Amino acid sequence: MEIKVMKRVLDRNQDKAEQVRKLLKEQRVKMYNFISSPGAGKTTLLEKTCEYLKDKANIGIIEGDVSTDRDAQRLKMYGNPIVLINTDGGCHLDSNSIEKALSEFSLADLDMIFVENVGNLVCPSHFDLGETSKIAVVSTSEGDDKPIKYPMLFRDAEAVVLNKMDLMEHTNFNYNLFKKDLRSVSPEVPLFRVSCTKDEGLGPWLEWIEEKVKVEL
Ligand SMILES: Nc1nc2c(ncn2[C@@H]2O[C@H](COP(=O)(O)OP(=O)(O)O)[C@@H](O)[C@H]2O)c(=O)[nH]1
Ligand SMILES: [Mg+2]
Repeated sequence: MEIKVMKRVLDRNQDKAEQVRKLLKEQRVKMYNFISSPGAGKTTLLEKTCEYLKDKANIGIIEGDVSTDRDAQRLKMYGNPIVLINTDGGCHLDSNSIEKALSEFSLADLDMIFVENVGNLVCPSHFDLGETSKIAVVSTSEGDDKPIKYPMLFRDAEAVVLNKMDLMEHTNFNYNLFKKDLRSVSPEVPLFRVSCTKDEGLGPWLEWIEEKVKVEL
């Protein structure tokens, strides 16, 4: 019985996600869904990315947060339109809340939307939001085993950002093992090694996402 209930929830989410995807395609807006553990650096990466794209593209932000507006406040200063979704304890965003958030934007004025999902590697991977792609963010301080332990996210992601490279020498993070495991679940996915706070290694990531802004849906 419980399995059936869960399946109905996922089915309903999937139907709505397809409607969101259709709407975004009609409006020619791409949507990138950033997923990571809490604290891996999603907001910091988005800060750097919004700053870089400021005069290059029109970006909207959907900020998913359990209960505060802290990340939304951090991102507000870059001047992008931003909609906050508080999940009130929920561990992921769903397509229904994304559809409502989209109605707050003037989609015709946007090129791309960044969604910061709730910090969690499991549930956000299971709920399609109607996004163009998922971006997996992982950091050296949380261990090198994430791709093999949470393969679904790393299999689905269109890019993987490995953040906090500045901390790697202080941890037991084994980059070769991380990469081997990542390649076993996703042989081709682009991998960007960065340090957001030190502003190091961000060039290839920023160029990659800038190219994605130009891609026709
Ligand atoms: N040392 C280091 N700290 C970072 C880096 N990127 C982010 N942080 C810090 O990690 C913490 C969590 O970052 P945040 O962007 O809020 O993570 P989120 O929960 O995934 O949005 C903050 O204190 C950041 O300043 C980095 O590249 N190196
Ligand atoms: Mg955040």
